[in-house]
Amino acid sequence: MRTYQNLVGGRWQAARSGETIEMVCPSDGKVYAAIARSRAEDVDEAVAAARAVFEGAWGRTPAVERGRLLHKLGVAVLEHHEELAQLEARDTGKPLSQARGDITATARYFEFYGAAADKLHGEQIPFLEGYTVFTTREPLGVTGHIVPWNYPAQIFGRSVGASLAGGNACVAKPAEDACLTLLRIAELALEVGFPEGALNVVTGLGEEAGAPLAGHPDIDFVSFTGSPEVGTLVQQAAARNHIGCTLELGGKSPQVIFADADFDALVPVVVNAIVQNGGQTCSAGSRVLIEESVYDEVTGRIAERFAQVRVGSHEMDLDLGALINAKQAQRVQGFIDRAEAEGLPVLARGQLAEGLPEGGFYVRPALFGQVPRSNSLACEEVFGPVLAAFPFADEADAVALANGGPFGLVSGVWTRDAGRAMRMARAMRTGQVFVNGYGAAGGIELPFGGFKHSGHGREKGFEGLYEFTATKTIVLRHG
Ligand code: TXE
Repeated sequence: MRTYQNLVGGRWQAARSGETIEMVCPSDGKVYAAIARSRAEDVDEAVAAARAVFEGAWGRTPAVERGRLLHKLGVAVLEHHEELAQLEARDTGKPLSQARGDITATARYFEFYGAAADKLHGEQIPFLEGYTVFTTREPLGVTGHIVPWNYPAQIFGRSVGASLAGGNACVAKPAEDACLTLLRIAELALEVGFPEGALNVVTGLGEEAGAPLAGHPDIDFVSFTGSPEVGTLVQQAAARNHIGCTLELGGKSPQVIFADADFDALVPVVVNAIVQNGGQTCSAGSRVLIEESVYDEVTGRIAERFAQVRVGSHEMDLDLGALINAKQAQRVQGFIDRAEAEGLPVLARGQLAEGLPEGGFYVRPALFGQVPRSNSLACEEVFGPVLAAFPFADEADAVALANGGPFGLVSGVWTRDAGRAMRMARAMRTGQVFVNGYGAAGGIELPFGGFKHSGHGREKGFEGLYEFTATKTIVLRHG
């Protein structure tokens, strides 16, 4: 069994305390590796290493060269595609083909931000007679990245890719459940020529390593994806240091289906949007809102498909895998048990495949119908393969229902009426709206982030890059 160390200042090192944390594979519950159990002193070293290189070699690296390095990192990720996908699948329990897709997307982040690094233009602003004014986009300095376990490689890629393109040096703290792809990608970054310390990874528990990073007095920004509770702590810590943060905190995303929609097209998409990654996706389509007149027909068709969904180990590579750990599996099962106890109609259950390894954290997917609007399945994030169906009366009712609840990350609208599609898209209080489709991954190029309790700030695309820069205004008085 291998013990992985932190990557700090270009060197592998154990936690100062020498302590480790065991890594458990969700597919069989067995320990397969150990990682460093880091604490504040380890985070201090990583931040110091990042600061030193930011003020040294990395800070002087021209944008075009930063872009080249990111491009090389994208190529290296593709060259190690299968190795990384295997690590990601074993770490998270997700089916291998989904892990392969995640690694391809991770490489795309490095390609996209590599190509964008030298396109961080400022502007020239007309001002008083005798002045020339222009702006530049400056790096922030050292950025902290607290990464969750659901899409470790992708979330790491989108956040450190943007930060490095902007000229910052990074310290990342992966989730204690899934670290190995991040460590390997950071190693690849070193191999392709990033200066030592430009990209540091410190593993450990949230309270012991995440909190010291979020509250570190010498970081300039923190990017967080995770639970709303921890998001609050991260924002409080950032506020104490008067630095910015982006928070991506999940959702309860609705898909709104009108009677005129293309049912053949939407059924597989609606099922996939909650089953993919075991429903452990911030943008999972966990609510389906259906116009009353077609409610029975559409739920019937979704149920038929849903019942065919199969749960397997990552190696079996079926529709979904085990959930990340025993705690999450119990939490998700708890939602299902409560809904059943409350008498909500169970429209379909997915199937556990034959021959599942013993000890894995498997949950049978569930589709519930006629869910009351006050039910926990209407407003709480389950983060598992549980889909709740609701009937609605008309467009106004659909908007009220879709926008109800605390979250506002992503929504879907299904209709053939272009006017209604546009009205609905404008009415949705979500950071992304998909019309006649639903892309859970959302696209590398597409700004992504929340309204309301789904958080603030944007990741992905150019907006995600701008988050990691500060505008400087230069005023030249020349008479
Ligand atoms: O998240 P945590 P958990 C939601 C989802 C899930 C729930 C709980 O609903 O059921 O959160 O998951 C680090 N200071 N999402 O408990 O704890 C932690 O080590 C600083 C949605 O796993 O928020 C990990 O690296 N950092 C989500 C990261 O925060 C701390 C993805 C996320 O863990 C910390 C994951 C602290 N005090 C969960 N405590 C999404 N938006 O996609 C923990 N961490």
